[in-house]
Amino acid sequence: MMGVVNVTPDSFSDGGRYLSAESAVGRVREIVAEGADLVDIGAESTRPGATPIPDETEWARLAPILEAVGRSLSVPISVDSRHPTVARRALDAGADLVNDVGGLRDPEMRQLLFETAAPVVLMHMRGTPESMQRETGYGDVVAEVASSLNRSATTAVAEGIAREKILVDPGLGFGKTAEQNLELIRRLPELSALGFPVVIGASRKSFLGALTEGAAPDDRLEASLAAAVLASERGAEIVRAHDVRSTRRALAVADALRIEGSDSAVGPR
Ligand code: HH2
Repeated sequence: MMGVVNVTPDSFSDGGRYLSAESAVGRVREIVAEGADLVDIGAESTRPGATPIPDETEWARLAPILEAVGRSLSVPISVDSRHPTVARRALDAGADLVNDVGGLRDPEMRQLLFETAAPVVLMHMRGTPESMQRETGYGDVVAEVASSLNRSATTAVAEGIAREKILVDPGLGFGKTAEQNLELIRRLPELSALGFPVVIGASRKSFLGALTEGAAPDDRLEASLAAAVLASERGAEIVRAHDVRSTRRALAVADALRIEGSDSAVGPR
């Protein structure tokens, strides 16, 4: 269970809630107490259409939080950044892994991960957050996302990044239509077949609102839990979620109901 804290003014669901370092640190500690196995801290919104921000701004938002919790948290910290200079500073300040929504496209990011041997979440995204929703033309979305993730992982391994350090994520909502997001969850075993642990981030995303009478982001809990449980049943090893306590409880029941030895049985997340 990867719990999310966004220290941005404009994230689609929790933007502006944790702007002061004090409130962000409080939220980090709260989601650890609620059962997050991993805390993902992001300082740049990557919602569709978001304008990029300078690295310095991103780092200025992250620095005080990592200073406060970077070396003292009982669970690993992941830094949600596609910028190698920010990721480097975060790792230096105590982050344990990089959640790269840029999918290791940047050679400098690959160099950083090679040098530091930090684990990485390699997430699929076409284009950039500004342009991605204009790039939703796929033939078979699952096959194309799987082959793109595989290609990126192969490049990373060829450059010396250990295979065991790579996790993959289809990037729900990153240049995909609502139907494409659903298809990626339905056929998640095809992504697991790549041989990397799969991370899935459906939490509060707009394709869930579309299925629930247009519910607003903070009213998408039931929808997020349904997606988390089904994704986990289909092989996701890490579920990224904003509502940590509720997701943890839903996954505990799903785990207890899992049939041992079935194809979809997976290890702990
Ligand atoms: N989704 C978001 C951000 N980072 N990382 C991974 N690995 N997978 C995801 O699905 C993913 C992600 C978008 O959600 P959020 O952080 O809540 O919003 P915003 O980008 O507006 O800050």
